[in-house]
Amino acid sequence: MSLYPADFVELYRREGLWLDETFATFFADAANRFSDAEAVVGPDHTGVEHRLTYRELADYSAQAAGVLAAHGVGQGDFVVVQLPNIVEYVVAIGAVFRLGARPVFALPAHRQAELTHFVNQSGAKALITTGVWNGFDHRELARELNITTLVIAEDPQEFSRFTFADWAEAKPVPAAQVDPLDIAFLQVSGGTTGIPKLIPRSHADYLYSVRESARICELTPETRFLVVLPVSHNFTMSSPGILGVLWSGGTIVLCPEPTPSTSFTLVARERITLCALVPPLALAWLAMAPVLHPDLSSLKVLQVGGAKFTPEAAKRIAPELGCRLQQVFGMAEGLVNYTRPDDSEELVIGTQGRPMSPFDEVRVVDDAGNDVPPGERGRLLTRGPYTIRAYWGGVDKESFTEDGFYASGDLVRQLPSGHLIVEGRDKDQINRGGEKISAEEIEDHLISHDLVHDAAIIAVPDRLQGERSYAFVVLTDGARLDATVLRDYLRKRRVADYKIPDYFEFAESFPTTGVGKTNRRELRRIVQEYVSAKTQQQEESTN
Ligand code: OOB
Repeated sequence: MSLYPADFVELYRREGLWLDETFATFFADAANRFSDAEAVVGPDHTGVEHRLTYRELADYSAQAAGVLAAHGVGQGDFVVVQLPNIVEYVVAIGAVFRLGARPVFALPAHRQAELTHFVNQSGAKALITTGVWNGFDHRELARELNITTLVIAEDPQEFSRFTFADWAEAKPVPAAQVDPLDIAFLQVSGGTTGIPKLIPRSHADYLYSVRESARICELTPETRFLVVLPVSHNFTMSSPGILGVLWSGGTIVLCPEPTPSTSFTLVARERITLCALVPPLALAWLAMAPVLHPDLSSLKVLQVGGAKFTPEAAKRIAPELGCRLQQVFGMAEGLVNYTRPDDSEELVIGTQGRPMSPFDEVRVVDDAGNDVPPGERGRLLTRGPYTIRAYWGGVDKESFTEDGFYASGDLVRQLPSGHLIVEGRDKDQINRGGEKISAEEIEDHLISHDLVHDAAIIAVPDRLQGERSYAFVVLTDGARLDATVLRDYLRKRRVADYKIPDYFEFAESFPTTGVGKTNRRELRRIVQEYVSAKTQQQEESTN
């Protein structure tokens, strides 16, 4: 069964977007093209550094596939992969693909709720995980899942060990023959609210997006890409990500933890040319660069995406970090937008890029689903050669229109050049007695204050207004400020009175999602707790 309607399959093939290549042969092909070049550099699970050539990567993957096959994993099986940024990750996914089996890409931050959901929904045959990582023992999750588990750790406990030493003894298996239109893997949705949904991506659609991304981002065999975000996130995987790098003959360097100091050290030591960050990490780089004085001279491009990067922060990247900024607005469901190397500074700073493919269809619509006039704000709908037509299991049908457009929930404006400006998400709007406040807009104002490092605006239920706005603010290191100062500041910037947050809360840092985006669900929960505690107090005092 194809994931796309027949007429679109025909179109995308005829136009040469979809080819017959598959992930089963991807690593072997790369080995043939770039054999002795350095493919992956990074620590293994014990912290020992490895440098694998393309040939070694393919050979280990073929052997690791042999180990998986011996555990009963075969063509078409789903395998949940939950690994941190260690060099074994790249071998492991190469192995799963080689068998024609299909990874389900969990993030290291996922826990029981998510993993159980992934296993049950996909009917996964096996789990590849690690031992203790970041103070958490992943074998504990495996214990409750009751599924064949391979552990990349010296002590797998009751499970099977899956390390370089085990692979070295295995017999390599040949690459499977699979249908390029079939599901290659399940990616997980990245919303900052709710449990992740599973996203079926085919070989043909995904590899098209990888090739096109590598071309747009001008990757070459000289590209050295630092992986700071979780390696299995869609941004790091394919925008252009590790797959784009392997497609181009460049080198992947894995950063085992996302602090600016570790990242800076690796940029200098490995002569990194490209790195991808979410906005909170980009802000952390900006904050730490003047303190740590890193050597970033090799860094040509810093990609920032995953959440809105404010123009205020965006314009600091080039002067303060000495590299070019590329904004990336993408989604695991498909559509990825890039600012282009030859875009004006205004576009690079002020927009989230334009769709990567001329075959991406974008509509900006109002609540009734009608196109808004050009340049006006509306909901993003998209359809194209690498955007899904349905979630796995057919859940959340409301996110798709009858004619196959995906509604991402993002509020955008589109410029005549095709560039999109993300203005928020439909749910990040605060409805204060009928007056709508864009969380994004107020966050941008707050972040522009010298002493504000980051800000998030959340709606709180209110008996009178329906909703009021709650500002969470993280100040720059050592700064002291109170709500009055920020209220005055917003007024000076001529922010309408009703948009000035009703409450302010100062925090050390924000809770984050698996990939490091500000976790609005968690902030809402915290606000909810305050509110119920306060109501309880009030009730007690009136009693
Ligand atoms: C990426 O993918 P996901 O699946 O984790 O999250 C997608 C959602 C988008 O619908 C949008 O709400 C938000 O994340 N988003 C952005 C953004 N990039 C993503 N919002 C504003 N500005 C941006 N630049 O996050 C993702 C996938 C591939 C490449 C890059 C990011």
